Amino acid sequence: MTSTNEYKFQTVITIPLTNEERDNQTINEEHAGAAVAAMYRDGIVVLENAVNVAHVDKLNQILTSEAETLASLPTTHFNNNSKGAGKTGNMSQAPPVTNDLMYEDIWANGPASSVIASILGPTPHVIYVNGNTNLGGFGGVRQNVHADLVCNHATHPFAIVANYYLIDVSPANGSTELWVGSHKDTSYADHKNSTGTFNESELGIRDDLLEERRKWAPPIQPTVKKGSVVLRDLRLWHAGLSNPSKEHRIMLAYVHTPWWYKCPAVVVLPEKVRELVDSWAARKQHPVVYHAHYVPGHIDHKTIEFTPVFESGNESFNAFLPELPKPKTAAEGEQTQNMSDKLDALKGATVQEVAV
Ligand SMILES: O=C(O)CCC(=O)C(=O)O
Ligand SMILES: [Fe+2]
Repeated sequence: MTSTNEYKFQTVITIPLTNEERDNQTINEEHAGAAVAAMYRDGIVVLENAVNVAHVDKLNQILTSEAETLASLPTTHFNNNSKGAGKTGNMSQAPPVTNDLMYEDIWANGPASSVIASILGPTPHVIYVNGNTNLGGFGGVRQNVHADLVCNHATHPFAIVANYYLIDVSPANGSTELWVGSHKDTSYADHKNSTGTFNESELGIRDDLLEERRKWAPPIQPTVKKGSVVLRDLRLWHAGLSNPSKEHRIMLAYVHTPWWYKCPAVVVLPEKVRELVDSWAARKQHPVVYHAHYVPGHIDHKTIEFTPVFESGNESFNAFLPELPKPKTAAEGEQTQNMSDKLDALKGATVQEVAV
């Protein structure tokens, strides 16, 4: 290792929970304290042994068996935010939305909710549920380094995603590239698209900033056991890398925001799961609220739309957002307008009634 690799925080903190914590869906003070500290310092933390692996295996079996069909559907969204929009083999794949498969230790994991509420405030709101499948045997290209944000944002914690890998992951099967600590000292001005463009191939962090940071804090790819929940500050720079293995690597994603954030996004769910979802909001310990939009009948999770809208609808909060550089040219100004139109369209899509 060269001296540039000696940056002491270039690792992901993994906190192994006890079987008792997993079974009771609680987290003790020491573990919560370490997790909160790691989130502030590194922008990422792994709570290992937080989920019953039988639940993870069941979802992996279902989603893996559907992956190829999903990959061929015209409605499927591929996350090709890559150089020249090259094919990454990374597609959005949502989990099933039925009572028997919406496991509480994944949809409203106790230890994760407790840590998230310690940072974002009580009763976080889940505003996005989806998944990233890094197709095995695909040989795709890597994603651009990015943060999952396409609009101006705050410079303190305001959104945390809980990720669940459905198999053990490592560089050998395309674990996510992470730029540990990059959530600090970043703003939307660091994004290439902050003054306009909204081509997927151009989404990402400015190259000069990446090269500067790489010198002293190069990215890493973690090794994470299934049954873990990975908490990531939404501002953290990261990228999906190619999956060199034959097996599909699926990662579910649940985005949480503070109770006051007023994100316009909703999670479309069938009416039949309302009682279950309400029970997570009503529980005494670490309640979680879903921004649910209930529709009658059955929802085929293979047709759930990709709607990454993470901006706040709280005008008083938004008044504090940092000022962004102004578009330099009329063309850039026009692109900014197009981008905001696209965002509006995405917002509309979040309440569209899908596949009933
Ligand atoms: O699947 C992954 O490892 C990361 C994908 C990702 O970051 C994205 O599509 O935004
Ligand atoms: Fe991402």
